[in-house]
Amino acid sequence: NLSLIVKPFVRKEDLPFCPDKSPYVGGPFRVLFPSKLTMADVEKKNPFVTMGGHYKPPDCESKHRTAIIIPHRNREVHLKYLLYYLHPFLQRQQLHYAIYIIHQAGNYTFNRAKLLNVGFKEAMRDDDWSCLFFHDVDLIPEDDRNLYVCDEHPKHASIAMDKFGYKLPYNSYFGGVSALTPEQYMKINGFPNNYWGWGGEDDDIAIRVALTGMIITRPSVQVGRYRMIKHEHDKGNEENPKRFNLLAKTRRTWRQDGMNTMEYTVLSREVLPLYTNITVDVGTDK
Ligand code: BGN
Repeated sequence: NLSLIVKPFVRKEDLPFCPDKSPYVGGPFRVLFPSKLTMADVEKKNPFVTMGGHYKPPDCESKHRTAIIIPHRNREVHLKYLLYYLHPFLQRQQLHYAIYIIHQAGNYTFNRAKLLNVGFKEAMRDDDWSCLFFHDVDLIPEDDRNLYVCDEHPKHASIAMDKFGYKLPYNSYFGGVSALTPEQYMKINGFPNNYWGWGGEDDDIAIRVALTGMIITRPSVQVGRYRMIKHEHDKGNEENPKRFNLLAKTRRTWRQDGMNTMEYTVLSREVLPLYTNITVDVGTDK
């Protein structure tokens, strides 16, 4: 068959850069949670995602390489909805991206920030990511213009969440969805490892950003909108009573607690169709 032989062969290196503004980016979209949706449906709707949850635009070379890091335990239903919206959303932005789920093994108290540190380290083993998005599993973006790329300073993306009436709950709020370049991340020594349970770790990160002379950038409230999937307070993620004390000491402790002191054991690394699932033993509060 001759047509096979003469078919022009385009090497990856020859692809033009994607345009600065993706032609597929629209505006707001409605986020619903169809009850019959299955993970198999989500896979079927995302034929261009390759194993491990990786994607590159087929016809151009993206200027942005973004890793999405999602801390996780027992939230399979939320994960399904997040992937359902996130994959097409990132593809419309013509990003080169991958999605990493960092699953905390065991039933010990949850440690969101340490899981994010693990995610950073494990994602950087795979590729030279230019931006990392640290993403709660229960937050779905509602506007295409909320670009999942990094800024000159650490970025807080989830500025307008439905549960807070679509506005910031307080000025220094840095929870939900945030984005840092590897350089910005290392400059603050990553995130704290010693916040076990709910609350405060995001405020600690905001303090680290300020202490290293950086500021927090944000999209507009029209664009940084998120819908939160309603859920009960998780067992194993009770409010952390130590958070007030920890926060009061961040100024003195951040250099000794972070990427340079993190210890963990990867128990498994599964390359699944829509994401890479890293199950990790992060230890306990000593
Ligand atoms: C804050 C929590 C954050 C949480 C937001 C939004 C603390 C520290 C108290 C000094 N901070 O109050 O971690 O993301 O609420 O729910 O609890």
